[in-house]
Amino acid sequence: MHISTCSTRPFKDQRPGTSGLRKKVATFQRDNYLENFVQAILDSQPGLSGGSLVLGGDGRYFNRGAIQIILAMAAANGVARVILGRGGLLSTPAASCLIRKNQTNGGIILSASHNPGGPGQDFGIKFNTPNGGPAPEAVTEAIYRRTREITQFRILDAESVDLDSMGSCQLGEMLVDIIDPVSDYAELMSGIFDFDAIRELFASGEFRMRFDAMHAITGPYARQILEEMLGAEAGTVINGVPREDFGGGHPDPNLVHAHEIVELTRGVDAIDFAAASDGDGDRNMILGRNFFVTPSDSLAIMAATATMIKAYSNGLTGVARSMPTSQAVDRVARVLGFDCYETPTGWKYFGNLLDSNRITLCGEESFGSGSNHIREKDGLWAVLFWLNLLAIRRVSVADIVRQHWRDYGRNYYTRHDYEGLDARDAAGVVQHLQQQLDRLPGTRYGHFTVEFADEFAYTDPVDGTHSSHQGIRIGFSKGSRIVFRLSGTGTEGATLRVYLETYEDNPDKQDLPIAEVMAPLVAIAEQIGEIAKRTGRDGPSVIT
Ligand code: VG1
Ligand code: CO
Repeated sequence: MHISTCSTRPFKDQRPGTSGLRKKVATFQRDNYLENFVQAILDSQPGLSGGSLVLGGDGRYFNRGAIQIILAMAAANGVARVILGRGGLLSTPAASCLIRKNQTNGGIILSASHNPGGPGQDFGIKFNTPNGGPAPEAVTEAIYRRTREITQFRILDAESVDLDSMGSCQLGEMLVDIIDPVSDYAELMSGIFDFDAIRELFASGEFRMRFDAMHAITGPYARQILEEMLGAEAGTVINGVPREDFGGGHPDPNLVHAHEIVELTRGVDAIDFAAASDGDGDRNMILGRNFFVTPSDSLAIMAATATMIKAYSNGLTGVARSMPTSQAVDRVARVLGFDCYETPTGWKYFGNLLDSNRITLCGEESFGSGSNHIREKDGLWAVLFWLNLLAIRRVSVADIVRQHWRDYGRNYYTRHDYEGLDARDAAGVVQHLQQQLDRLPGTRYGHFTVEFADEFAYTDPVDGTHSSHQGIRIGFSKGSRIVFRLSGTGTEGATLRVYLETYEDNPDKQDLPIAEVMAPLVAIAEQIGEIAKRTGRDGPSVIT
């Protein structure tokens, strides 16, 4: 078969963000846009020529076309073997699982995660390293540098591969193994959790659950694991058929976008447990009857109860959370006596801590949690963790959380997103904050006194890599915090995120309406950040 060497010119905007390169579908479909980025991965990762690769995506619009291009380019660049999910599908956690299990030289995941899909919406591509995790900054920067100097790419002139037939086929010199996207992942889960106990919970007839796959990748995974392996009733998984446009929805599992499942947990006929996942299956939202578990609380509760779960029964080496995530897990770590790390936003920063066994569990406020079983956050894993916990404790979700608050205190937490801002306005807010950092400490705002104000920077304890400008932190007495940062996953304008947290150890004050508790901090954030004045917005577009 013939290999074409095509000449091309660099694009300037191919620097990966928080989680890979994300752009509008039309941008990826421009002449050579995808090809340039793929060639830059192949050029900058020496192990791939002669090596192996896991490939799959979340099934969004352009997934199949992009898979064909990547296969033909991998074959032309000497990749020896590609492990491909049938239909070109793999959830992000399943891809991580396969990279590790098959010890490949990495993986390419096609997804824009929780961003909407469809011809006018978003697409994304991400490279994962041989540990199964998102490429660290040094690797993404090397890929980016290559995109700036690229002059040609190589592609095999070949027939399309039949993505839907399992088994092996040859593409030029390259072997393509098309595998079931679910089975390896399902097997991994069955080794971590007590499936018998969860089966008994479902069989008891006293427990009703629904899982919302939001027409995204987790449908087939959840059906097989929850309904087939664990015996949850048929129909437990809703919106379970993956669609290229996610059924027109926004596959982001939060109270705003996953309102359909939220409704099922309310009212007289409310179900006991509900969960949802995002476009690529790495996020999770956990709900009980009339009860929402914040992701930060979920992480803290997992850390506090981990020894009840088979895979973690020997205890945790440590935990980590992204900087804006609430400090609830820090309190658990302090009481139970293990280390707690604070990392910049994005799963790539957990990789070294997991690889070096410094931590066992980690998570982010953005509906992501995971453990050392893979190197990505893992939506269904979190759902199974909660199911396992409920199967053992046999109390309600709300009871588990309220007990946790009594034991450790409650970190009230909320995040305000201002989406689609003019990029200069958003940068203006950050600059204005930066200018105040030196003089804020000691300033009083009502009951709150600023204890510290800084721009978060992180030095990786394993390899010494330094990451700066990771968000503005303003810390108040008694653990309250306001964090400001700009999103690195959007494709239009800028998104400003404001994260608010306050601590309450008095059990009589742990069940107050969140908006009421947060109101003073919201006002302080506005006073310090001048968000309304500088962006023209009188409130956030999404509150989670
Ligand atoms: C967001 C979240 C971050 C998460 C990232 C990728 O990034 O805040 O915590 O790791 O999305 O998640 P940002 O830069 O927009 O705040 V996913 O599910 O897109 O892989
Ligand atoms: Co995701």
